[in-house]
Amino acid sequence: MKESNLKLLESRLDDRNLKVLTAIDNDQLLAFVADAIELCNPESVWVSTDSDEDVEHNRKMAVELQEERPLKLKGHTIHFDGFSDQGRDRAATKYLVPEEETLSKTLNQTEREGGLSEVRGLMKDAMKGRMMVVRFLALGPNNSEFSIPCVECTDSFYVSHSLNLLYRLGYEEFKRLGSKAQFFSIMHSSGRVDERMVSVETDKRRIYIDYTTDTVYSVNTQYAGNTVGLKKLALRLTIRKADRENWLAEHMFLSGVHGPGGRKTYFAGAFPSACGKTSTAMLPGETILGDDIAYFRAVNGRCMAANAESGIFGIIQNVNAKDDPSIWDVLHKPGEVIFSNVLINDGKPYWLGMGMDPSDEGENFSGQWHKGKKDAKGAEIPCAHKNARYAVALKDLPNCDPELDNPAGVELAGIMYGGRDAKASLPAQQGFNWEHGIITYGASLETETTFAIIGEEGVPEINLMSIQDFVAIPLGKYVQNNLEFGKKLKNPPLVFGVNYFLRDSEGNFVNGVRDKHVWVKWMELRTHGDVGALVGPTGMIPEYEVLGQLFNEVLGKEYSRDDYINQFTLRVPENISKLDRVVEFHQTKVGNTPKVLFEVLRDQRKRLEDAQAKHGDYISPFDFPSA
Ligand code: GTP
Ligand code: SPV
Ligand code: MN
Repeated sequence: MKESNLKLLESRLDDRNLKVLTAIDNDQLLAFVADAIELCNPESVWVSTDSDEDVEHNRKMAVELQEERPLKLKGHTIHFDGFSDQGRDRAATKYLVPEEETLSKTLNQTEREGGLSEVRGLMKDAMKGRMMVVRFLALGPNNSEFSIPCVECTDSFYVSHSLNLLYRLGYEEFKRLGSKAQFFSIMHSSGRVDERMVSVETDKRRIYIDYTTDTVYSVNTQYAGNTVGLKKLALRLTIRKADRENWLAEHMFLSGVHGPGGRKTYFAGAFPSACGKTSTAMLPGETILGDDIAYFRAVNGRCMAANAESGIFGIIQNVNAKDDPSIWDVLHKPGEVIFSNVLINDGKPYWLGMGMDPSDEGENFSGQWHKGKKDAKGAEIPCAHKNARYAVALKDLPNCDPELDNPAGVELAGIMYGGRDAKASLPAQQGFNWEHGIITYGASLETETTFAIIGEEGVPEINLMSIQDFVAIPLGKYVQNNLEFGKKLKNPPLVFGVNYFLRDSEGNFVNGVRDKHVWVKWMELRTHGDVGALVGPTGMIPEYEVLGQLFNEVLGKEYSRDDYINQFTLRVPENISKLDRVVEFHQTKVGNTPKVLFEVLRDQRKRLEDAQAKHGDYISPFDFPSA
């Protein structure tokens, strides 16, 4: 190790922490920690191992420093983020791009040298008077090809506590790997905080990704999506790694779906933030293996998938006893849960859409709150933020899939793509093949912006494969990688398109929130070739009789022909204008789009126009032939 790094560590760490840190034989790692200490200048440094005592110490410190407060139920705590720090900040998140390189125009970026000095300038002395925590963790199951070691230095014990709930511990792994570890590094500081321990200088919030060194800098923010480095910050680096190594890193849930005869079939699904991953992975009676980030590898022609994470940072809005019994239960019994940005009164949490009246007063993300309280612009402040969340370890859920830590992953049978599309896409359909599904559902995904991202809600946009925010390579290359991946598989997973947010002419959703369970069961049957389908211009769609039976079995409901027609009538003009927007997006914003994408979309348009000539603008599903 460089003499100067060792000197610095010796002068800033006490014996215990120096010993723990230097037990890892990796110069590059020690250099990163030394750099973080030198730059951020903390008063003290604590290096956490994987031991139960250290995990417990972390919990205690988060409470002692008042970044979290205990609630009535044992193990439950509340953390608040500042009023202006309630979601991922797209505008402040940038790739640091060396002068000679280019990324797609849509990816937020800045020249590397300038960006580095800006963010490092903001981090200078940012931890003065505070303690820095050094954390070792791993993405993916341990002892696995999927595994990626990560180190995060942060001055937030809330962030560090969240890491313990959401990821596998990695100190022992770093020790084992020594100088062989190829790891990601994250440096985070909350920056200046007020008496509520929330970041105050959010106008100086920056999240900069230096992919040339696999390092992320995050400052003046606490919201987990901007600070818990293994989540979306590392995902951006992982996508580059996967690109180099020929596998895929995806913004997808993983779930085991039960079929006839006791079989279980694994599915993955990509939905933009706040569009349905957790809700789909949590369907009652099925198992959850992951709800946000999945890795895929082609192994002997099979598509194997693993969860990068081991916990959930889930949206709490609309979690209610009827629709989400498993998670409702976990949130109402003792056990380790961090609530964020809900309303607290008398030690109890309240949120929007919980199926009962929330308290009229208490503390929330705005401070002391009462019903009717207004913000600076005169708008009423809701009891809880829409993006209020809970963090829990997956192993604490009764419906956790037993294969969560399987180093080999699970074999996938199906993949779904879905967004908030009010007008065009059908509720559920199957692509004609891998290429068609990836291109017309994934690479054509149109959705509305949500509360998970700071800014205006409900603005339609294309969000390529639901992962555009995190793609750190040219977007066209990303599509190409997905297409190529399918060619390595003997039986590629079937690709489905879903849309939980289709509306009728009066603006009402055409489906209920539990209908997705029927679609998922239909897909399960399709992956085993158990049921037929109809052939429409945009994909294969479920038959009325099959859905009728599933609605009955799964939801105990009758499914009328009118419901079917209302939900599955193909809206040709809406689909054609969506196609136009998608083509324009790829022509003007993506660059390097594979040629085949335009061909597949051209064929799709032709099928739509032919069907329109034959049946008119709005085509009843009963008009489609069987496959
Ligand atoms: P991230 O954690 O941000 O990546 O989001 P996610 O994709 O896991 O989203 P999640 O499943 O938590 O759902 C987000 C929101 O969509 C919640 O407010 C749900 O209530 C709502 N939602 C989920 N399913 C449906 C549905 O079928 N219909 C309608 N109308 N809303 C739904
Ligand atoms: C998302 O926004 O996609 C999330 C939550 O899953 S965050 O941690 O903000 O990324
Ligand atoms: Mn997400």
